[in-house]
Amino acid sequence: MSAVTWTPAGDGDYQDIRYETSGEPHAGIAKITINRPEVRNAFRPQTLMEISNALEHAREDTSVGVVILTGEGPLAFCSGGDQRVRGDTGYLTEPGKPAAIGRFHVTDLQIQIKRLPKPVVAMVAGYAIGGGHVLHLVCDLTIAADNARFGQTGPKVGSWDGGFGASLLRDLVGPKKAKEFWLLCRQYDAQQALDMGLVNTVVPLDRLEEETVQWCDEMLALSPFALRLVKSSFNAHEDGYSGIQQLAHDTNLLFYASEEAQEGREAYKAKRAPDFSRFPRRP
Ligand code: S0N
Repeated sequence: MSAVTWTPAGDGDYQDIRYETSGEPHAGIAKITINRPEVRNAFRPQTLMEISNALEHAREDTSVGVVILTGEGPLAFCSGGDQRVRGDTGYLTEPGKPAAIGRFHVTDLQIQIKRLPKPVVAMVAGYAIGGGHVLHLVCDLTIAADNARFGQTGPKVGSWDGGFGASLLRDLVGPKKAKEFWLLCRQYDAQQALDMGLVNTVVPLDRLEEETVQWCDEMLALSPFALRLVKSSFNAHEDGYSGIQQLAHDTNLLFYASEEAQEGREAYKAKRAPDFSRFPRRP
C-alpha cells in the first residue's frame, strides 16, 4: 500500500491532540491523535474538548468519510482520565484551585463518537486502559497492534464507568467476562481481546496504520449514506428516543429530495393548498 500523507487540519492550535486529514490516494480519512505520550496519553478536560472540536470538524467536512482515533507512540492508545487533575467532584479545568468545580467531559465525548454519522475506528497500540478502554469501546471498529493491552482500572483508583464501560463491554464480551474486567481489574493482551470479540483484528505493530487505513479505504469505497444509516441503525436501540430520532431524521433527509415533500414546501411558499393527489398511497 502506498504511504499516507497526513496534513494538519481543523483549528490548528490544539495543545493535546493532532488533527490531520489524509491526501490522495487515501483521501477521505481524518485522524485524531491524543498527543500526551508522557502520561500514556491520559486525557484531561482540555484533551477531551479538543477531540470533540476535531470530531465536529470531521463531521462537517464533506471530504471526510471515516475517522481514526489513536494515541501518540507505540506505548499507549489512552490510559484514561489524568489522575493528576481529578478533583473531588470530577475532572478539573483549573487544577490547583480549591474551589474549582469538576465534571466528566468524557460523557459528552463518548456520546458524540457514538452519534457521529461517520464510522470511527480506534487504532490501538499499547495500553487502552480505564477511560481509554471505554473510548475504544464507543468506536465502531478497533484495529489492534500485537502489543495492545486492554483493561479497566476503576475499582483500583476509586472510580467506575457504569454506562458504556459496563453496557457496551457486556454487549461485546458477555456479562461474565465484562464483570471479570471490572471486578478483577486484570489486563488482556491483543490475542485475548480478539478471541473475546473486543477488537476486529490484530496486526504487527509496524503494520498498524497500514492495516487501519486499508479498512478505512474499504469503507470509503462504499455508499456514505448507507454507512450512515447502518451506524445509526446499530445505535437506535442503545440510544433510546435519541437513537430513533437519528434514524427518523435520516429518513427526513431522503424524503426532502422527493417531489411529494417538495409539493408541501412549494405550496406553503406559494400560499396555496398543497395538492398531494398525484402521489401514491403506498400499500
Ligand atoms: C497505563 C499503564 C498500565 C502504563 O503502565 P507503564 O507503561 O508501566 O507506565 P507508567 O510508568 O505507569 O506511566 C508512565 C507515566 O505516565 C503516567 N500516567 C499513566 N497513566 C496516567 C493517568 N491515567 N493519569 C495520570 N498519569 C498517568 C504515570 O504516572 C507515569 O508518570 P511518571 O513518569 O511521571 O511517573 C499505567 O500507567 C496505568 O495503570 N495508568 C493508570 C490507568 C488508570 O487508572 N487510569 C484512570 C482510570 N479511570 C478513568 O479513566 C476514569 C475516566 C473518567 O473520566 C470517568 C468516566 C466515567 C465515569 C467515571 C470516570 C471517573 O474518572 O471516575
